[in-house]
Amino acid sequence: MRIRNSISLYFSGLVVAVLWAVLQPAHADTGFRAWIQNFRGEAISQGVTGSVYDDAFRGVTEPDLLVLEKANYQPEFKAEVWEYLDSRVQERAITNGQVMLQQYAKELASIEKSSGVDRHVLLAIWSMESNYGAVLQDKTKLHYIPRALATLAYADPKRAKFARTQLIAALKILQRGDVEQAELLGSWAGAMGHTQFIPTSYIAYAVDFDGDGKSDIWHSVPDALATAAQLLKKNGWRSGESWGYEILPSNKGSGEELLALQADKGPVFALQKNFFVVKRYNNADKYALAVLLLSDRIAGKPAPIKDWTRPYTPLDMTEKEELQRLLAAHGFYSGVVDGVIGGESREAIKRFQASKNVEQTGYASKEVLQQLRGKN
Ligand SMILES: [Ca+2]
Repeated sequence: MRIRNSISLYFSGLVVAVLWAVLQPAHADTGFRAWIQNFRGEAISQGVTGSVYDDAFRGVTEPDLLVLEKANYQPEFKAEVWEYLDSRVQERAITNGQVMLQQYAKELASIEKSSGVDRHVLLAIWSMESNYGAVLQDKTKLHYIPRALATLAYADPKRAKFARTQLIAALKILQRGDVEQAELLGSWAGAMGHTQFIPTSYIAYAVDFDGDGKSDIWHSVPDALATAAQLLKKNGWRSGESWGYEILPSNKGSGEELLALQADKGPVFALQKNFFVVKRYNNADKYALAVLLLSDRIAGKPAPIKDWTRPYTPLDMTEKEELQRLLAAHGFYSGVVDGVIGGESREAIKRFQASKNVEQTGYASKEVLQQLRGKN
C-alpha cells in the first residue's frame, strides 16, 4: 500500500513537472539568459561595445534547439567518393556555373586580375558552398548567428570554445555595420553567405569588391567571390598554375603527391600546390577534388578519362529525368522532374525497390530504370 502510494505520488509529481514545463512561457530558459548576461563582460573586454551586444541579443531569450539537433546529428551513412562527386560535379552545377561565368564576367575578370585566382575555381566554390546562392533564399532554414553561436557556447561542451570565439567575431561584424542585424544569418555552425565563411574567416578575409563600403557576402555575389579569392590568395594560390592532372597508366607523374581516392579502381591525380590551397577552404581531399573537377568542367575541360567505379551503371541527365517521370507516374515520387537526384528521388527509388522486393540502394541506375520501364 505504501509502495502504491509512493508510486502514485511519483506519477503525480511527474504530471506536475510535465505540466509545469508545458505551461511555462517559451522564454523561461533562465540558464541561457544568464549565460548571455555573463558573456557580456567578456565580449566588452574583447572590444565589442555594450550597445552592440545588447542590440544583438535583444529578444533572444531561449536557445536555438534546431542548432543543437543539427550539431548532434550523426549521419549513419557516409557517402562513397563517387557518390560525393556525382552529386556535386553534375550537369546542373556545370551549366549554372557557365551561366554565372557570363553573368559575372566583368566582376570575375577584375577579381581574377587583382587576386590571381582562377575565376572557374571561385564559381565552383560558390556552387559547392551555397548552390550559387540558392540555399540562402529560404531564410526559415537559416539561423540567426549570435543566437546559434550562443546556443553552442551554452549547451554544446564540444563546441563551446569554438562558438565563443566565433560569437565575438560575429558581434564585431555587426559593430562594423557590414550587414543588418536581422540579416546576420547562416548555418547552425556559423557559416555565412554565398561562400559560407565563419565569422573569424570573414574578419580575416572579407573584401568590399563592389565598393559600397560594406563587405557583404550575404547579398553581394562580387563581394563573396572576392572574399573567397582573398582566402585562396592569402594562403598561397599560384596564379596561372594548374592544381594537378590525371595520371594514366603510361604516365606515372613526375614526383608530385598522388591522390587515389578509390585506389586502383578510380582515377588517380598528381597534385600541385593549388590543390592544397583549396584544402584551406575545407580540409578534405574529396572537397578540394570536387571543387577543382567542377571548376575544370565549368571552364569547358573534359571529365577525367578514367571514371569512378560504381556498384551500378549510371544514367545520363535525360535518363535521370525519365527515371523521375516514371517514378512519379507509378506513384513513388512527387518532386520535380529535373534530372537532379537528391534525397527525395533516392527515397522514391527505395520505395520502388521495396515494392519489387529488391535491395533498397536508392541508386539512380540503369538497372532501376529498366525495371521501371518494364512496369508499363
Ligand atoms: Ca560591398
